[in-house]
Amino acid sequence: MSQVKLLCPSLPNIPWQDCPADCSAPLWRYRENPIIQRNPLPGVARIFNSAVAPYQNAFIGVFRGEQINGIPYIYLGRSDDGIHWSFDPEKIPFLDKNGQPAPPVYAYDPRLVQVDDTWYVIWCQDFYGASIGIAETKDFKTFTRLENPFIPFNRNAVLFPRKIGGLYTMLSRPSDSGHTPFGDIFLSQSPDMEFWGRHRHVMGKSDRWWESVKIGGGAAPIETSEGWLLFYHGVTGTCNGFVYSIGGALLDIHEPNKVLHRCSTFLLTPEEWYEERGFVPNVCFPCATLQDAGSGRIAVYYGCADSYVGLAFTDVDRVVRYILEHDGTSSSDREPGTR
Ligand code: BMA
Repeated sequence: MSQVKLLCPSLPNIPWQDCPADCSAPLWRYRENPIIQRNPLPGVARIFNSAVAPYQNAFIGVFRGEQINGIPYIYLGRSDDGIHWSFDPEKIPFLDKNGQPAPPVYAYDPRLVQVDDTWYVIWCQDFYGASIGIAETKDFKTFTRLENPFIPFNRNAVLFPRKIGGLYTMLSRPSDSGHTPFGDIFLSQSPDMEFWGRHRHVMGKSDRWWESVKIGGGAAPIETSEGWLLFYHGVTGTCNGFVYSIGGALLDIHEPNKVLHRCSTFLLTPEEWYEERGFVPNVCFPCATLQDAGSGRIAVYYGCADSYVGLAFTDVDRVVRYILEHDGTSSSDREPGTR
């Protein structure tokens, strides 16, 4: 029984491998990584940066599939165990509110978050420049697009899994039109998933080298007795390009624009061949977690080198303790984020 409580449903069938005896890291990798290989379905060269959720005693997910014409799109996948996935060969057929086809030009880095009885797919897409798209579904058959929440440029948006203070709450990372050399995490709220406001700064890149260029929201925040547990990505610049690592923070439960604790070190950084070598080398990019309230277990799904999907594990006591022991929260992190 964990000491830190996961305030979410039980998920006894969560994918899991015990921590290797000689491992003292906060996250450990699934030994058979990567769980999705290259050329996973006809016309798709690579799947990575993808998100999963429990569904009907099994698992479902939205997957970034890089087509063989180079354009990313979102595909639906299903799995009995959260590890072995099969994919619909057709792209997700997004509709507008009138039931007419409304496919984005491109769509990448999808997240999948259930709020009440609805699942939301959130992704990055063209809106006269890169910005965020959202669709809702109740049955994973009909996906209805909602109003785009933000003007360009913005990437890396993810919803909280419940309303906070009666409002839908979303993290995002405003950016520029290219491979943005800056970026902080902001929070926005909406009464209806249409009008977004009350924007707050949550946290910025830091003077720690592993996250000194930019950061971005990763998996949907996990509600715990110690605050919202956020796995995010932090980016450093090298003479060979960006390196993406996984970071961790705890946000205030009632005012998640305030950071309670923020880990000064990365939780996981590219080390394995499938993280260091690929279409874009040295990328660990978290987009989703599964968690089991009963055991405290957490499974993190992350994109590897823009080429594969990897799985890593932790438990809530271990990762929260690690964040607290390596706390690097600054006074600006604790600010409410208004100016
Ligand atoms: C970011 C996003 C991610 C990608 C990363 C590394 O800007 O485009 O989808 O994984 O770059 O290429």
